[in-house]
Amino acid sequence: KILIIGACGQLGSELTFELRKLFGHENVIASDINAPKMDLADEYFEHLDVLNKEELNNIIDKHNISEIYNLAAILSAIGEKNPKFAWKLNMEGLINTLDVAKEKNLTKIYWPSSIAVFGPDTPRKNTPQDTIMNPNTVYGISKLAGERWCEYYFQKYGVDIRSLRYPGLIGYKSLPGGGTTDYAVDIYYKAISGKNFECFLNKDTYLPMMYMADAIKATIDLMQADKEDIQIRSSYNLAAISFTPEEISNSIKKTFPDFEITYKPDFRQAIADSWPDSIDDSKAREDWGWNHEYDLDRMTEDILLNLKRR
Ligand code: VAH
Repeated sequence: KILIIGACGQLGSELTFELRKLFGHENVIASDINAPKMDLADEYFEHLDVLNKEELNNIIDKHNISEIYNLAAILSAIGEKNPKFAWKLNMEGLINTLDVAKEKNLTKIYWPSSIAVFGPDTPRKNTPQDTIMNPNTVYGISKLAGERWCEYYFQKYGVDIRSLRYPGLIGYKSLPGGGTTDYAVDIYYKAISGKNFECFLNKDTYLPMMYMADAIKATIDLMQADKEDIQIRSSYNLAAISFTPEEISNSIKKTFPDFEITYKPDFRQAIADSWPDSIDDSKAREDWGWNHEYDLDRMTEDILLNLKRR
């Protein structure tokens, strides 16, 4: 059985839904430190603080868990407001997960990394899998250190830990939680409600992004891949599309011609400026057949169509 840690989050809520479709509701236990929303609040939900190793062990024993997806994290923007807690949650949460995987000989572990592991002196275009990595956000530092721990537990203890360096994830089913790429989610909600949008990044801030459907597909593809095909045990570069706030607003204007965007950069501009423009994910494409499906206009169309239905 699978345990999702952080099931109420932006990625966790969608991944829980998709994994339950694939493996059956009763085989995917959702957990979070926050109270669940309606569709998660049932006997297959457990309260869990990932920093509480005893609570984690009890849930693994109670539900006979063999795989864990640990998605609990403080993201980049909130991390800069609360650096010590961001480090504590992101690092100790991962190490607790790696420890129980080793002690209980769990089958597989998933842990998300991010393009935030790259820093201001990383090559910005088509950033390679292996390159200079001097992140200057606590979130990025924790993800880079976390990648080192993942590779250590794989090499030293044989823990089958798998990881992806997600770009900014854009979805309509769940609200994002304190990231620097969140503008690209909020913009659709503003467009659909006929409001104008004030963007906290400059109009030409180019960032690697991905539709949530592609991120879910990549995660499940990676976790289903044969162990021998996984050549990278730190974390795989993963890419789909890159765009600027101006480009995503132009994509929206094809449906809402009167939509207006203004730009008012805040502290998140410096975080965005420290990240690459585009990512080279050829290793993921070579090793386990990664291939994205959504480009910007197709993503916009799908999001607006689904938000209209609500
Ligand atoms: C953040 N959404 O903004 C996350 C992600 C690449 C961005 O790691 O912090």
